[in-house]
Amino acid sequence: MRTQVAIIGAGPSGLLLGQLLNKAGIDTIILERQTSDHVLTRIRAGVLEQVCVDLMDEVGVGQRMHHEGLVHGGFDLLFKGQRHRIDLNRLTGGKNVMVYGQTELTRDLMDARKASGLSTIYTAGNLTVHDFDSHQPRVRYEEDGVKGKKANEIECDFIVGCDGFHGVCRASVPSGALREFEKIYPFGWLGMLSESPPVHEELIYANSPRGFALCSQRSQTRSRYYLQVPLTDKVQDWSDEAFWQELRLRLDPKAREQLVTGPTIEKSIAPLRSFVTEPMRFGRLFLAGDAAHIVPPTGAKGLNLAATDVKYLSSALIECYEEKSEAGIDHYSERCLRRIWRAERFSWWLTSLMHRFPENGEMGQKFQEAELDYLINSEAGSRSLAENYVGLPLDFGE
Ligand code: RFL
Ligand code: PHB
Repeated sequence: MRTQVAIIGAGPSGLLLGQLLNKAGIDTIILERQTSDHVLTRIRAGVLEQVCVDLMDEVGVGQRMHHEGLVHGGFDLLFKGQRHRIDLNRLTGGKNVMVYGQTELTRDLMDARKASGLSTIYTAGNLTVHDFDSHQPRVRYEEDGVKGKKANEIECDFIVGCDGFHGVCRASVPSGALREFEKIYPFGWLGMLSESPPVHEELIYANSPRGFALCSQRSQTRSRYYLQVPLTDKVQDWSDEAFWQELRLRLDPKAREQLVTGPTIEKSIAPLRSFVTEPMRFGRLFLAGDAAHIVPPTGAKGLNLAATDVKYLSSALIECYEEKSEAGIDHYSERCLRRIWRAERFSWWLTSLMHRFPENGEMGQKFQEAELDYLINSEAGSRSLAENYVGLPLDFGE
């Protein structure tokens, strides 16, 4: 088999890249380790920046998102028992964010790929990438056939690792060629998706002496809540009742009163990490999305960065095919990393501001409250937060 660009991973970054390249007439094959149903069971991101919304429109899959997604012009910060609204729309000159689940975005991209008859190979086992330091890279994988496992090979011009943090692509680059930066936080997020109306029409980010809490949503009837928990906690330790009880204790009196509980659809714990790989390219292998970087979810940046990485990469690959110029692919990593480090810094800062760090004690909590007090009372402070939250335009710094 042969293709122009072999994309490893059918998460949001792989699928969006496939659509962007297809629009320019570039042939792709996407290889995914899991089934499509499995990919769609992962409950993750919920907040899309305008650039991400625009990219969904650009590849023609924005209809359902515009119909079902919720446009939010602000969010609440809760500390010292009181809520304060950050008016994103006013502070950024008219920008908003879109609340639309990663699952739905992924489904829209999968459906579009299927409708265009493009090739996606699910349950691709034991995938390996080869010869990406030459002009003839290859991907090998195993397929479940009638006679058992069948070994397959794909020849291509480029391989793109959209295979997430635990993927095979980054790990295949010769040791020493990439530099990795990593910070692991001493807590995780326990997330719960619930069949219940959201407690508030916008998101609430809560700094409480008991730890961070986030009230998010997927629709008018489906809410998504998160609690900061110690890394040693297991999902089984948290009954639904214990979750609701702890959430109530971290909210303000009004939200506590308005909180409606409902059946749980999903509950899981995610560790928090900041991670960056430099550069995001080795020869004809490129890394994009979570394969290259991770942010703690507090700033809602992970999926948005994945989307902008693949937009930059698609432009560079299109330039390479159409104009026979490698300038774009040579600049890819640098162009992405500037944006990535900005989002990494913001996500780390917001995480540090909103969570309990046991080693910082009560004084740490007081410092956080003083900074939050400054942020909500200073136009400059509020604007800085809002600008970072809504995200950078695609052509920033150019
Ligand atoms: P993904 O989604 O991890 O997809 C990678 C795909 O690659 C496949 N794969 C392989 N395929 C073939 N062979 C192999 N050897 C393979 N190894 C892996 C995997 O099965 C998978 O299908 O990466 P991608 O596409 O880069 O997308 C990144 C986003 O998923 C991630 O950044 C976001 O979910 C982060 N995130 C958020 N981002 C936002 O922008 N806004 C948010 O509000 C937001 N909230 C969140 C989040 C992430 C969270 N968790 C669970 C970490 C909330 C949470 C709780
Ligand atoms: C979510 O809805 O899953 C979500 C929202 C905002 C965040 C992180 C996650 O910062």
